[in-house]
Amino acid sequence: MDRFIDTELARLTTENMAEEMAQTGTKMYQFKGVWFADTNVQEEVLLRMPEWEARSDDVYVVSYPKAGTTWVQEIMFLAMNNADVERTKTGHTMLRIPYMEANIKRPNVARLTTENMAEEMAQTGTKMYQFDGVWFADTNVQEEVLLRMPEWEARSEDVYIVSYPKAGTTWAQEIMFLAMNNADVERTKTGHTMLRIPYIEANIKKPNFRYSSPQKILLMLWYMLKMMFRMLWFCMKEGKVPVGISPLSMSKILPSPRLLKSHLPFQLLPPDIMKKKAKIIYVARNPKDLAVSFYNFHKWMPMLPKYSSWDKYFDDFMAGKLCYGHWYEHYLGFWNRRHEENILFIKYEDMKKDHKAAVTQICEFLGYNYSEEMLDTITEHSSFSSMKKNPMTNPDSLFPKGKTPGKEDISFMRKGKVGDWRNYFTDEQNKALDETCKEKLEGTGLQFDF
Ligand code: PPS
Repeated sequence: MDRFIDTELARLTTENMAEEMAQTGTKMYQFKGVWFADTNVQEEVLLRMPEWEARSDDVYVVSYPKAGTTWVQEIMFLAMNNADVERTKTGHTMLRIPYMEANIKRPNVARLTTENMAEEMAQTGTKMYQFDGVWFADTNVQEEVLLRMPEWEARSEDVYIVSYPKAGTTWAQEIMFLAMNNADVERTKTGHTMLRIPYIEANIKKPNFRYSSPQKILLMLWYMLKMMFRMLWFCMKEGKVPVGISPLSMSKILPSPRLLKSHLPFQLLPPDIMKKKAKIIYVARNPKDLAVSFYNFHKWMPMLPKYSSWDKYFDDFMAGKLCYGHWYEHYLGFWNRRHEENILFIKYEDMKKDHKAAVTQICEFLGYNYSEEMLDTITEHSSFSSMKKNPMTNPDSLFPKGKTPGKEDISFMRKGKVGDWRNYFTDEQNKALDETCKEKLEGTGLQFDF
C-alpha cells in the first residue's frame, strides 16, 4: 500500500507541520456514520483499509484518542525491544510507531512524496509576505526557512546556480550538472533536474510525483534508495536522526561537490557561501522576457497567485510584488560583485546567441577543460528542444497535464526565445519598463539585448 509508505515518509520529514496544520482549514466528514477530520484521516485511506495486509506477528495499539495510546505504545515498544531504552532514541515515539490510517495533510517532504499536489495546491490560498523588504509566496518559500538561512553550512567545493526566477535557471543548471559529471548524459537520468539539484530555500508544500513509465519509477526508486543510504550514513556519522528533510538537513546529506539552486537575492543568500568562496553562477535575462516568462509561470505553477490578466500581473511586476521582489535589485546584488573570483555572471541572451560558447565558459569557470566532443555533448543535451522533450529536464513531467487547473496547455519549456515580450507589452508598458531600466541600471554597466 504505497499510500502508507507515503504517509511514513511524510511523517519522517515534517519540520513546520504543526504551524501549517494550524493554518489549514479542517473539514469534518462522516464515513460509515463515524466522524473524521479530513486533515487527519482521509476518506480515500479509509476506503483502502480493507487492502491492509496484516502479519501474524504484528502488534497493534488501538484506542479512542486520548485514552492513553502514547503511554501504552511506549511500554509495548520497550517490551518488544528487550527493555532497551537506548532503542527508544532511534526516533520519536510518533515515528517509531506508525499511525496506520493517518495521512496528515501538508507533509513537508522536500518534494519526494505525496499524491495530488497540483490539485491541492490549487485549493490552497497563497499568501504573499515580505521578508527584509522582499516579497515571497508562502507556499513556495516559508519565512521560517528564510530565518534559518544563516545556518546554512556551505562547503568550498559547492557550486550554486542563482537567479531571479525565469532567467534561465533550469537551462544553466543542466549545463552545470553535465559539466560536473564529465559530460555523462547517462547521469542526468538518475533523477529529474529538480531533484538532482536541490532548490535550497524552497520548502514546497504538497509535492506530487506521478510516474508514467516503469523506467521512471525505477529511476526514482534508485534515487530515493541512494538518498536513504546517504541519510543512514549521515545518522551514523552524526549520531543524530533527522526529523525533517528540510533543505537544511538535505544540505548535510548530499556528497560534495554539491550543485544547488537558489533564487535568493544576494542579501538573503546564506553568508557562508561567500565566506567559503563556493562558486556561484548567476544568470540574468532581459527584464521584458523575464516578465513574460514569469507571467506564464504563474499560470503554470499551482502554488503561485493567479492573475486575471497580463495587465494586472504587469502592475505587480513593476512594483516588485512577485516572489523574490524587484528584478533589478536582485540582478544588481550579483552584478556589483561580478568581479569576485567565485562569481560568474551570465546572461540568457548571450547563451542564446552562442550556446556552445556559454557551455565552454561555464565548464571553464567550474574548472573543467573539456574536449570539443564533450562540449558538443553538453550543448546538444541542453538545447531547448532536447530539454523540452526530455522528461528528466522538462518540469512539465512533474505536474501532469489536467492536474493543474489553469495550466491548460502551457509548458514550463514554453518558447525559450528572446523577444517574446513583443507579444505581450503595450507601448505604454514598454515605455514604463524602459524608464525603470534607465533609472535603475544607468551607470551600473548592466545592459540587455531585447
Ligand atoms: S525557474 O522556474 O525560475 O527555474 O525558471 P527558469 O529555468 O529560470 O526559466 C524558465 C525559462 O527558461 C527557458 N528555458 C530555456 N531557454 C532556452 N534553452 C533552454 N535549454 C531552456 N531551458 C529552459 C524556459 O523555456 C523558460 O522561458 P520561456 O520564455 O517562458 O519559454
